[in-house]
Amino acid sequence: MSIDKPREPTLAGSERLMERAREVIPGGVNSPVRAFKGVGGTPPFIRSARGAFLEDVDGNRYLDYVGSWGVMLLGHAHPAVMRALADALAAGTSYGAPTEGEVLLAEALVARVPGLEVVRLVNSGTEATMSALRLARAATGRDGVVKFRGGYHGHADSFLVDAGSGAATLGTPSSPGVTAGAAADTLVADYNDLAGVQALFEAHPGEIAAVFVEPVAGNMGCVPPVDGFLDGLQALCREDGALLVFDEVMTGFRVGPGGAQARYGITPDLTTLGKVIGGGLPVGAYGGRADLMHRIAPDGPVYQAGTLSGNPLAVAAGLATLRYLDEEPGIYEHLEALGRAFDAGFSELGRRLGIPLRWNRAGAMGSLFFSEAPVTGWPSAAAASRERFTALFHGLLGRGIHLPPSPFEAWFWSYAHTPEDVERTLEAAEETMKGADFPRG
Ligand code: KE4
Repeated sequence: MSIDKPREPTLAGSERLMERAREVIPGGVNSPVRAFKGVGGTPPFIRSARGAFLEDVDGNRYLDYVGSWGVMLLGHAHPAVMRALADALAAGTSYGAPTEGEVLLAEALVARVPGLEVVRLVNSGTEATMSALRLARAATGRDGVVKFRGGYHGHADSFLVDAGSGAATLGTPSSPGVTAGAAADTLVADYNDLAGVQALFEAHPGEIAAVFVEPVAGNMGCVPPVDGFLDGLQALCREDGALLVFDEVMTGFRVGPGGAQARYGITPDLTTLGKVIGGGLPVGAYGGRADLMHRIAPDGPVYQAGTLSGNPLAVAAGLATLRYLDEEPGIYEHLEALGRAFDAGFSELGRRLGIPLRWNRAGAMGSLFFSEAPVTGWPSAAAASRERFTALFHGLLGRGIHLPPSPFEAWFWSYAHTPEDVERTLEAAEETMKGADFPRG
């Protein structure tokens, strides 16, 4: 399907599959964000992907800015990753015993991420953050945790309070089923509002185990930290004896080769990782100061385990990804150049069309908000026009460009995306916003 033919793709095959899926899977999907609830319509069921492109079961091709929600930094089915997977597959799939690959991946993470002295591999970002929270509570003897409105750290109970991502998209930022006790230990402030965090510490002196922060927020849409925010958080934590946890599940290796902590020069006490480090297979990780991590079983009493943690296939894909990021020259320069093209393109577009646009970006992730005001946290993200975002989403989908189906998600581009892809995306956005049916006012 040509990118410049504005029409909704034929989705007959996806519609049939979605009908069947809804019979046996909640909402027909295995993760709510995939259901298009925030934008309406039937999600294309994907048959294959390569480079910057997806192909659905009806043969429609899409230029992809979901990238498996930030995983596919090298692009889909990258040859280096596929070769590593094929080699690992030939040796089996899972042993339930230690392997050399796990040592190599742990060493690779420790070598690259400033705050990592010791790291544990798990199977998802959710497992990583829930384990890091348990460790922080054990190490400090405190129960409280601070998170940010619109921040998302996976679906463990303590984090499903004022959560972002799919929870915000579906209008259930605080999920039923989370006990009052669990929710009571979770304190919420606004992202980029240091005074709000200070007020929580003053109201709960000595009670807060940790502050969990996305060093670049990606689950209310992309919202970078304002100057002084991250080091202010670190100072507040140190003053009160709480731990600072950078949730880099999304930002890790995406906003720079050492993650956000290297980019902004702030070393947290604990870090969580996921997505990119699994190369498309299920991997999460949490790690940090050795004195903290050696409290984790079997070194120490804080229990955490996992049948498939450090799975040989996932480790092979992750290791191949990190090695390629190291060895291939110019990847981050390429990703940054694409980002700058979006920066320039969207600010010019907003000026030319007289439509209030705010494009936020850090490294190879960004979001477009239909907002007059700068978007610096949940209140301003939530106030942006969802109607216009929905019109943009469908306008681009009809032109073969697949954005994340929510204004509260980040757009992700990869090493496989080209300057021409960005140009096409900007042109398609302009055509959509000029369209007679684009919401006015
Ligand atoms: P997972 O459990 O989905 O692997 O990771 C949870 C998580 C933790 N921390 C951050 C900063 C995250 O962004 C995520 C997951 N991100 C969403 C996308 N916004 C995953 C997509 C989905 O839920 O299907």
